[in-house]
Amino acid sequence: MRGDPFPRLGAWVKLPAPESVELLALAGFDFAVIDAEHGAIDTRTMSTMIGLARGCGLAPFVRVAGTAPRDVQVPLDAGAAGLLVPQIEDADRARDAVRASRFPPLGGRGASTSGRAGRWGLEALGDYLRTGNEDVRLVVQAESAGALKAIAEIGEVPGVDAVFIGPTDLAVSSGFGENDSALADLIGAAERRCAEHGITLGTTASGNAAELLDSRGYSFLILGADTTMLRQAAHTLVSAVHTA
Ligand code: 3PY
Repeated sequence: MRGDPFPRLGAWVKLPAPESVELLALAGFDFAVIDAEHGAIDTRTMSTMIGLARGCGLAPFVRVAGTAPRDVQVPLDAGAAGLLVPQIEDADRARDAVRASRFPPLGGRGASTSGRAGRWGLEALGDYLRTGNEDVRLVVQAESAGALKAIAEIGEVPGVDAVFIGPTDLAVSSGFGENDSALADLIGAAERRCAEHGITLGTTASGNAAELLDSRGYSFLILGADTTMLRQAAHTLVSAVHTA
């Protein structure tokens, strides 16, 4: 529910293997983000992953490729707990994301109770609409200098629940190196604006998760991807033998 705390620790699911979500649940993650922007996950696999995640107590989020009805409606009908919408430049783009993903009066999402989101037709229409507008989380991604400067206006659009700062796209689009102090200043200013405006904030984190959560105001973090976790763990095993 929107009043509930945001799930805190998540991971990207990039492999088109439903078992990835099961493994992430066993590892103790709170949510998974099935990545339909990058990666090779088709809608059939996405739907299976959403059902499996729910069964394992892992909140299934989907990062959509855009705000076209098919991008947004398929994961929502399949029972996604939330969406991440990439490349949101300003409040107008955030309003587009709301229009695509919320039911009237907030937006223009089409209604169908016959999917998992409507408990396969069991849910009363009113409950289905309330869940879609109040419980499903809409997270918009701020990934450019312009988006970070407009982060308060973006985060305050009615229907948006949280903003996610995408550090890689931000570094690429702004032309700053990933370790450039100008990039850190831009992100620091955005963090302060979110704190002042009470905007729920998330990002990706590697070794600095505790600092981001405890002193920089982040509510949720994506700690890595199934692909990179597998590669790193495999590399550690192989190098341990090579260096023995
Ligand atoms: C970014 O860092 O730009 C992201 O979108 C996370 O993959």
